[in-house]
Amino acid sequence: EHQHDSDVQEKKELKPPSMYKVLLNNDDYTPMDFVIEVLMKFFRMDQERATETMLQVHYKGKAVCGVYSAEVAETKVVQVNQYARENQHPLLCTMEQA
Ligand code: TYC
Repeated sequence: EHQHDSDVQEKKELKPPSMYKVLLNNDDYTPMDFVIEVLMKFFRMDQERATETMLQVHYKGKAVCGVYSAEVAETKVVQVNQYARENQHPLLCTMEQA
């Protein structure tokens, strides 16, 4: 059945936002305790989950810290990378479509 313009607009408005995985990447220099602190501060993890996630990055190269809308994911990436640089660590946070 033919869609009215108003139906198309409705679909557009109701379409869920694209989601993005936010990842931490391993490096040889960032202290493990700093990574745990970042996971607790920016991704609201408790100490146990933050430690598990940090170790997953350390042993496997990267790990997903959370899945968010584009706007929230981009904000996490900027804030984590700024915080790492302020503390003179090379820790890298990235995002990719979920
Ligand atoms: N590989 C780092 C070390 O041995 C620890 C580390 C974990 C660094 C996770 C970055 O995203 C990271 N100190």
